[in-house]
Amino acid sequence: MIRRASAVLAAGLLAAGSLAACGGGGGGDAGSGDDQIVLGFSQVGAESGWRTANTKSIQDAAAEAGIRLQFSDAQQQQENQISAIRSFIQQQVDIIAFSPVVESGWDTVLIEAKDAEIPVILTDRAVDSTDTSLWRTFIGSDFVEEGRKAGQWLVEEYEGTTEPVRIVELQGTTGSAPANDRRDGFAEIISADPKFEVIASQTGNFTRAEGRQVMEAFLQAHSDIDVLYAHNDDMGLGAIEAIEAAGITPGEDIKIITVDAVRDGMQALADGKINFIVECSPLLGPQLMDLVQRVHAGEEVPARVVTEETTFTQEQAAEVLPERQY
Ligand code: GZL
Repeated sequence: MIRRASAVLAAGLLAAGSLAACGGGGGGDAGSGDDQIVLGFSQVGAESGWRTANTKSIQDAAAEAGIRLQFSDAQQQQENQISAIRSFIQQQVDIIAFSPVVESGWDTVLIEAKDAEIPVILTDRAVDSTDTSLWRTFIGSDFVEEGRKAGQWLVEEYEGTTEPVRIVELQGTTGSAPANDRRDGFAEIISADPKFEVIASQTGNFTRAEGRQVMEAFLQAHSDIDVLYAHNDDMGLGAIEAIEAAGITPGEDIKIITVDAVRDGMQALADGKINFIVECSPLLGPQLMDLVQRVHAGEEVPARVVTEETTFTQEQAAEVLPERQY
């Protein structure tokens, strides 16, 4: 049973983002007072198939672990995440976890959580704070390595050629760790050969609609695009709509590399419209709840937990599609 003060705060949060309580009662002052852990979670938003799968993984794992989840959707706005974290502090939840929409601007609110003696766990994306005491652990992918894997496939695909390879890049949300790191990892690998040139790079904010809009602009500005590197499947799928509308064949006239490996992306890969996908697993829920329980119990946890993931070719996508969870 949430006390009246928390219910009022929760109503305030609805205006800032969207807040939902999942699971039973329990926790510190935010719950019925039994020993159930109360976890405040601030999610980036619902911008992509990856995010939807990530949210489901977190909500299902919290229910499975008997953890009371106070869930807030920030609609990709940092100020909504900061408001949600402040509300969790006022509700005196046991633990706060969040996926930071961008890397910078978190020190003040994380210091407030530390002063309130509420442990913080980073999930999915990192922050650029230099004070690593502000969070207990960070569980998520190595986005630089994901960018390297994308670049490595391209190097191998064009092995032995000398003609220029003109690349356009659909970047993720400006200032986010996945956008910065996937850009850097990819650039690190292709910079070894001057035939590779990124002729245009612009954010599509990880959404299908913006991916289509930016690709339309790329196509109007450049008649000689060889490759699209999209930082997630959703932007790649939006770009495919623009490419096909221009009478160009995706996967053949323009080779496409994306990141995530959600179902729609894997289907396009199996259909030959995408050439290679670097997996980024959204299924962080079970590991997150294990970390929550260990932190709550006062156990030491690793500062960094890197999620395991792989890559997929067109042939591999056709094989694994039936068993994909998301
Ligand atoms: C990556 C995650 C990214 C996905 C996108 O861990 O933060 O955000 O790659 C999602 O699909 O929008």
